[in-house]
Amino acid sequence: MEEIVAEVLIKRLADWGVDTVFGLPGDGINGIMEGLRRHQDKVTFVLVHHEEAAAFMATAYAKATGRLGVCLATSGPGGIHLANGLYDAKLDHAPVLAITGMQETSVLGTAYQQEVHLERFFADVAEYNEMVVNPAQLPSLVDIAVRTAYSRRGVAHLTVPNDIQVAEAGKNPWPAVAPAIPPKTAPIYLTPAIRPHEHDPDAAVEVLNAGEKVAILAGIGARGAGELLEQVADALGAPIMKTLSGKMVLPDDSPYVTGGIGLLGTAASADLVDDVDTLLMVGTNFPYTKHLPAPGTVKVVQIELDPVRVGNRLPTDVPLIGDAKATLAALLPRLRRRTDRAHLEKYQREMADWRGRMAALESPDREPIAPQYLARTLDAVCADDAILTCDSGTIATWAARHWDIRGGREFYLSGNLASMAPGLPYAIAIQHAHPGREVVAFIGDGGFAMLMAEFHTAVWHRLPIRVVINNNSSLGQILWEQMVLGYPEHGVRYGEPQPDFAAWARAAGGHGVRVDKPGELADALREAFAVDGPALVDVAVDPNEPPMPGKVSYEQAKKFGLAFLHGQPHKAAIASTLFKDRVQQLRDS
Ligand SMILES: Cc1cc2nc3c(=O)[nH]c(=O)nc-3n(C[C@H](O)[C@H](O)[C@H](O)COP(=O)(O)OP(=O)(O)OC[C@H]3O[C@@H](n4cnc5c(N)ncnc54)[C@H](O)[C@@H]3O)c2cc1C
Ligand SMILES: Cc1ncc(C[n+]2csc(CCOP(=O)(O)OP(=O)(O)O)c2C)c(N)n1
Ligand SMILES: [Mg+2]
Repeated sequence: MEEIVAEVLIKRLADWGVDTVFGLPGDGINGIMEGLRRHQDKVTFVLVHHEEAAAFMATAYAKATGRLGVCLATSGPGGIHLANGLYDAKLDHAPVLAITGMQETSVLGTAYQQEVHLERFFADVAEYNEMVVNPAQLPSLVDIAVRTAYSRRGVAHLTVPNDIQVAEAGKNPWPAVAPAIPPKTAPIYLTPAIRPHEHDPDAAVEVLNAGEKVAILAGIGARGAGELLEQVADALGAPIMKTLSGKMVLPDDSPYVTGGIGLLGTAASADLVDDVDTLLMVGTNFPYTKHLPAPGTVKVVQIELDPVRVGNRLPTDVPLIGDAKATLAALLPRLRRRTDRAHLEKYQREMADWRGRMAALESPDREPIAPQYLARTLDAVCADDAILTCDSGTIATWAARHWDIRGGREFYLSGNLASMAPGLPYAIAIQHAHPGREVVAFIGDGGFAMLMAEFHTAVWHRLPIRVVINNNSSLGQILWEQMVLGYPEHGVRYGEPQPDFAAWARAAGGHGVRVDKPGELADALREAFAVDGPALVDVAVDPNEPPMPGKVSYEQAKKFGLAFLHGQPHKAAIASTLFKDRVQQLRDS
């Protein structure tokens, strides 16, 4: 059999170390599927049910391994389905290659069926975006696409017309008119060692040593620098706040950590933001400027790998362009140890108080099941090196506050796109990448329903993920957002009949169980975590439990009250939940 272009594509991906492609076939990529079939010993094709899931999987694969994630979709609708997952990669800086099909070159421009110009459609999302129109362009276009995805930490897209996919490999059908021969490139990328210039740290050291009340904000860019962060925090007597995406950077029980920052953060972090004169930002592009110190009130030192993102959120006094670990290591020996520990100790006391308040909400005595109790029980059942994926929704609040990072635990969500539904495909891709690890998707009923077919993907690919649904029968996050705006909820609760997710899990060939009673929860989770294969636990939680901010402002409380006045349904149940939460906290504190 003569070698076809699709084989060159797949073999070159293998040369790059790609071992997995997530996708779904179609008439626009039959040639590429043949390339995958012929080289299945090198690259595994993971068939999914929805291309959006394939793109989320590629993103998660990249986030969890640091290696390129690859997804594949057919021309037209298949490619369009990828878009959401690709934006997740773009916004969270994950290297991903999307490969799509295109109609034959001979019909392009004739409004042929499924003629969607995906290279135009992906113009915004992709850092590199090309249509292959000549077999001789390969494998160089693969090399440049992959290098761009790595170096720009984003999406590269190659679309390959049907006829090119099955054309003879390497053949250039047209006579060359310019003195150009296709370049011979190599499948090589070297991550640059980015560190500050020799004297850049001087100013940072001066500002940090001069600070009376210093705080650190650590983001996901500081991953791997946890111990150094703690040493710097110790020297400066500085508490460390973590972004939600950066939750796994440091253990939640670290004596320096004040937990999350922002709406999902802790009261300790909220107080700290208003009580610092110097802020050290490390590997973060935290978007909610309202939750940062007011510009001009603090001195800011920022360590950031990408010069484009320095000073994005606060006017930075001392920017340090460099890798978090290398830069912290350069700073550490020059920091004076602060002997006055009062600032740090104040926030250690606040955190002890916060942990007590959170523990009170995790009570097993509350019925319906409190989502806080669900997250804490899940925390207790999960292994010390479990990997948790999470969706956008109130689940993010419960995971942020009631599921702890300790040991080798990891945590992933769609941070900056904040999309619903990635939790399940993320878990599948991460389990595929790390076969021995415990991988748990902690997701909402709304997010699960969007891509629930992928549970079957986990089953037949024998990927023993655990799916735990925080089922409040509603789009809970939006329900509370509407009320905080002063509007009664509208269009956010799913009606009867409710879907039976546990039955779907069993129908798909996995383990599925529904839990309504707090007393049954721990055993149901333990059983599910022990089964040999994918398992789903659908937990009915209190739909009237609000994800409260760490500190409630007067304005928020007033708007909440207005929603009640304007006809908020279920207000008796909501008021009673709020009241019971407060009583529980007071009783247990
Ligand atoms: C429902 C929901 C609610 C949310 N609520 C909150 C909230 O209350 N609080 C919150 O914090 N987040 C929240 N988020 C997430 C939020 O939207 C942002 O995605 C998140 O805050 C960004 O975190 P980050 O700055 O760590 O990550 P990113 O935005 O990804 O920034 C990381 C930065 O690190 C840099 N970097 C990468 N590698 C390195 C390196 N080696 N050295 C130095 N720098 C490096 C990158 O260039 C980048 O600028 C929420 C998300 C959802 C879905
Ligand atoms: C694709 C997408 N659609 C809509 C939204 C807006 N949104 C954010 S959270 C949320 C509710 C999610 O519901 P669910 O998954 O049940 O989680 P819950 O908030 O109830 O815990 C919605 C609609 C979004 N972020 N992404
Ligand atoms: Mg819900």
